[in-house]
Amino acid sequence: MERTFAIIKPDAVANGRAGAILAEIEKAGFRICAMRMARLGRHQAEGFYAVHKERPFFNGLIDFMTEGPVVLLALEADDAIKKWRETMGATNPEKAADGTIRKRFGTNIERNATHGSDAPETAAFELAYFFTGYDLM
Ligand code: FUP
Repeated sequence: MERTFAIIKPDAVANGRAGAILAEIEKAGFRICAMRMARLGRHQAEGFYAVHKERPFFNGLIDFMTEGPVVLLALEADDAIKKWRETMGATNPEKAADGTIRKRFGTNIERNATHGSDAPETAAFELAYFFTGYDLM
């Protein structure tokens, strides 16, 4: 079993799609190990996305991620990191495969409904950024 870190982003929470996305997560066979709503502060979002700080889209991304509440999740499954990336679909919802979460619930490359860790190292960093061992069920 492997764990990955996921976020239901502010667009999806504001549009009332958090419940539908959680249902997809369970239907896809993930076990939810931890879940918390939060309103990210600017400093917190900048730390989370520090790998992107030189990218042209960084400020817009931070504006978006701090505009409203999010749902933070730890998800467990066999091959969870890859499985969650496949369940989400491509970063750009227009290019995401039919039936994927970003295709169904995303708006554009920035407002793309969910986040998922892309490798074991980032999953470890991101899980620890928002959850302590005590939070993981
Ligand atoms: P992903 O791993 O699929 O979330 O995609 P990236 O790590 O490449 O990008 C992280 C986030 O930055 C995306 F979810 C959305 C945002 N982004 C933009 O806003 N514009 C871009 O051109 C690329 C990414």
